[in-house]
Amino acid sequence: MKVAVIMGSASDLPKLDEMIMFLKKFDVEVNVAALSAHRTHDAVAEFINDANNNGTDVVIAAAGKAAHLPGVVAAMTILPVIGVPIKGSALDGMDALLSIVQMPAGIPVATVAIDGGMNAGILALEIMAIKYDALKTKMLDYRKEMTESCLKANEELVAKYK
Ligand code: RP5
Repeated sequence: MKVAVIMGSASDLPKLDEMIMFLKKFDVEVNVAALSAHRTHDAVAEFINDANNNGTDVVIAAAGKAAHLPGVVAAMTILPVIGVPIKGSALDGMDALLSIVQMPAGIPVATVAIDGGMNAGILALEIMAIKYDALKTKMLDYRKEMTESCLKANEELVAKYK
């Protein structure tokens, strides 16, 4: 199980670190890079070319401002690409969201919420769970734990006002 995580700048990492560690907890091999579609386009092409040939299952691409990176990456691969708009500009991430989500037909980027790195990681795991049975079991357990923890929080809340 292998995921490539590419971000437009090292300044995006604080928004993605938790997700990267989360993927590792599920025994996913994660190849991480901070490369810009604008400033280092040749290196982006090299990184995605490697992903195309090294058994990578899913690509997560994150960027802020005029966030062309996820779309450019999607143009260079038929691996599923999940885009994460990063908030960090005068436009609060709306610029990145629209840049990533409004792809032309034929080159999709599965776009999560602004700063939605964790959901990108979970979606990547769910995509890989189609192929890897052990991961499927872990994902079902993870979902069950989430439900139980929400129900417990609800019980505590209800009890407080009884
Ligand atoms: C985008 O521009 C990056 O993804 C980052 O979110 C933003 C700012 O980059 P830096 O100027 O901090 O390198 O391309």
